[in-house]
Amino acid sequence: MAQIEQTGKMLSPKLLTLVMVVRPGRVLLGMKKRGFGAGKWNGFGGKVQPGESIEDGARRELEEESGLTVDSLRKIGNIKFEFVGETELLDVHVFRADDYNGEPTESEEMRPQWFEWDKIPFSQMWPDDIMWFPLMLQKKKFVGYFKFQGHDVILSHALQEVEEL
Ligand code: 6OG
Repeated sequence: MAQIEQTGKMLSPKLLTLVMVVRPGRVLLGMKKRGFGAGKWNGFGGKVQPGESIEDGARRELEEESGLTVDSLRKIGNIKFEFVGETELLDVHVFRADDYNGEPTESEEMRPQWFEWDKIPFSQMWPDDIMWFPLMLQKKKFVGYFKFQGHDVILSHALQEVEEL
């Protein structure tokens, strides 16, 4: 393990999902109450479980964290995150839902709240979000890579709009 960390060459990917629930002019975010990214507003999501498809994982996490179910999810982005000094590469699959069933409900993990598009609280979000939210809100598909130092500093990044994911 020490060897791997020293060379920094072996990054094992960890599959994660992130669902953005969007309505005309507003977006639903959740205040993360615990765990990775606690204290930040974000979409809903988490780890894909063994034997589960990525989309099923996205639906499960959305329901667990917000109380909402969706009929259709649109694949909208794929972002890979590297954290300097850590061996795990986060492979985050981003979905957009334009409709939903149920009422947003607070869970142990998230406190949901609607935000108008021009009042998205980027200063209390992961610093990559301000770069890809405009694409997501315009229904553009994208792939991205962000290299973080700690949780606040982006050392380098690449972000590209794509036709297909
Ligand atoms: P759990 O550990 O709670 O899943 N996530 C990120 N989201 C954004 N916007 N930016 C990042 O930059 C992120 N890193 C991880 C993926 C973690 C949740 O947080 C998302 C998951 O939805 C570094 O199971």
